[in-house]
Amino acid sequence: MTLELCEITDASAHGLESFSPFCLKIHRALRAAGLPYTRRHGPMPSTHKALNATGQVPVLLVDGKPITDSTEILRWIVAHSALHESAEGWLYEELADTALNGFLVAARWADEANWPRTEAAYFAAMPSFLRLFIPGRARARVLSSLHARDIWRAGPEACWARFDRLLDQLEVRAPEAGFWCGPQIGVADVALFGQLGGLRTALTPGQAAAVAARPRLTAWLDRVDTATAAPGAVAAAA
Ligand SMILES: N[C@@H](CCC(=O)N[C@@H](CS)C(=O)NCC(=O)O)C(=O)O
Repeated sequence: MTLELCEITDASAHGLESFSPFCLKIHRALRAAGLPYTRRHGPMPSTHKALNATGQVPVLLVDGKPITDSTEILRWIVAHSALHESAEGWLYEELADTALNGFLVAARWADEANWPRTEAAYFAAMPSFLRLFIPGRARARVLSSLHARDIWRAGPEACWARFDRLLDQLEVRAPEAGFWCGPQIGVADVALFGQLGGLRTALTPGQAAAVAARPRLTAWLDRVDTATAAPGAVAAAA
């Protein structure tokens, strides 16, 4: 069986495999599951549109056949490995993909202090004449989606107050030892790591500091990072 992860440009210069939190989640899930894979990069998510009608990444090719949407991919990984799952784990996966993702997108695209860094990192390879208008248009589209998702509608102060409260709640829930739902690494760990890990880069220093101010959460994130930094953490089921 061959596995190929279709994604955007590698971001390892910034300390993560991908700026996409959904791709990061799948990188870490495949590694935690001990499933070897190769990578296929495109400059934009829509580069892989022939494989995914939504034009989004990640897409996982299993023997050339596409599985789309990171949750569906994660379900496939759970079915083909010893990666831990539970009802609670999937609830946190949903929280990560919806609520936490909104804050990550707002941090990178809406926060005025961070936007110049996001623009530089995301559009670095774009020819300079295109950079005059493409990033601004993309940003307007993302801001309108954040408005529709009720993330940014009440303004920055309300957004970051909600973010702080959610971090406080996660800090209380973060496990003192082991992983999110017990001793084994599982779906909650990789999904939460995709979003919270994505907030710990130099693109969003204020939000990275907010995560770092929560010691239990940070220690757990570091444990997930260590356990999934290299392939083969959990043996794959036969
Ligand atoms: N529900 C999807 C969301 C994936 C997603 O939003 N991917 C982003 C990259 S982080 C993307 O492809 N954005 C381009 C777009 O939405 O057009 C999943 O879990 O895979």
